[in-house]
Amino acid sequence: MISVDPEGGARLVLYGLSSLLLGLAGACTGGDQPSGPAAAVAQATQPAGSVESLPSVTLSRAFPRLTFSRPVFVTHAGDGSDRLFVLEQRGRIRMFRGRRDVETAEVFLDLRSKVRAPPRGHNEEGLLALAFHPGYRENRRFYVYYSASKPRRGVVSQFQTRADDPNRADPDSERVILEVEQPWGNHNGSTVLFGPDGYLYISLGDGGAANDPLGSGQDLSTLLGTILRIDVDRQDEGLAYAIPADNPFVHRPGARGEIWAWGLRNVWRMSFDPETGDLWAGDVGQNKWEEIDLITKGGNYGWNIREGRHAFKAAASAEALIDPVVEYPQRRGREIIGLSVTGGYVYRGDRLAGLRGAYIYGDYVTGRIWALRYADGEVLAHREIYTPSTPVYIASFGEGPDGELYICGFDNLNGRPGGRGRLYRLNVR
Ligand SMILES: [Ca+2]
Repeated sequence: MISVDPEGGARLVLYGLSSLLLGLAGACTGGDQPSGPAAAVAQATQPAGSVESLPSVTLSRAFPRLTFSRPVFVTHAGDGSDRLFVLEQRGRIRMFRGRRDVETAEVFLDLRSKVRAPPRGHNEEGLLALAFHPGYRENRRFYVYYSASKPRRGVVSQFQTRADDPNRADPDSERVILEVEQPWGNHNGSTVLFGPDGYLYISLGDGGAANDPLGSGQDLSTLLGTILRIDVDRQDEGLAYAIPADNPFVHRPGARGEIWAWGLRNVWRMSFDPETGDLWAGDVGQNKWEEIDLITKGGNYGWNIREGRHAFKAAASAEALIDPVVEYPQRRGREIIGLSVTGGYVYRGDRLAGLRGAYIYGDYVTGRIWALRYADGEVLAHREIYTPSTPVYIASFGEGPDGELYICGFDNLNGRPGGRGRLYRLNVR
């Protein structure tokens, strides 16, 4: 997400202007576009593949009677139940049975007293991520990421559901797994999720401000600007978790062993394809380019030397930098294509005929949705499958227990995100 203030439409305009100004500044200090904008635009909008291979979609309310306060994620417990869990940025997890006519969503956990969030906190702070343990049915454990104050930091914690009530978490069950100091309010990531290997993956932004002033992206001694991989079922001495022995940097002097991938600016949403095990991530751009990455062990995704495929900072690097699978420009002439990518999912459900196996992602600000097909290192098809006239702000995608996709959308109040939001589903026309 980016700083689109819910209280004032002017902020969006201001942000756009400041973004533009930063873009100009970036050009003056060495940012350029070696591949040429025209080539990249073609990549984003005129890819190989027919309309038939990636059909267009519409959005509709998934649960017409439910509204949420800034819903930033939806997921399920993987326990065989049909329940869905929605994160409200302010600090609550609400839960309901995933039926279209459901009328209420109960409070599963309320962390509002601990969570730093808007309006007092930054627009990008709050309760941002949730993942249920693969053994949840037996151990009732789940993991969250939230922003906290004094000091300003991100917290990854374990909680447990009550033994006597599967619809209530125990607020006193918190076990802090990891805390990371956050120098600025923006760029917190965060997604937490379990991989097919049973380890917990955590995306962390570069610390915030603009241009990565601390150089966190290219610094293996900080956890900022990375994706981490940790073992929450064991503990190394002095840690609340263990570092897997096959993590890529456990033997590199000065590097943090938790790091799985780096050179990332602000991965807002990532997901594993359950069929291939591929880890897909949406890394939010700064001035010009939004990108989708395939995350590999030890991979360096270029920030802040590159934004997308393009030089950002005039600096030489001995590192092999991995280009995004696809990117899109923030602007094409005067048209805004998107300002903040929201990573999505490889669709493995049954409802959306023609989209099975496609990676689906969107843009928070413009509400556009794209899909792509990818195999053996090649993008086989890629196109915009949804172009709204009045967008909802796509805060996140999420999956139900049946593999069906949902969107957490903030309401559009005259061109700015409102304080309330709803869940949407996609429909093939
Ligand atoms: Ca990158």
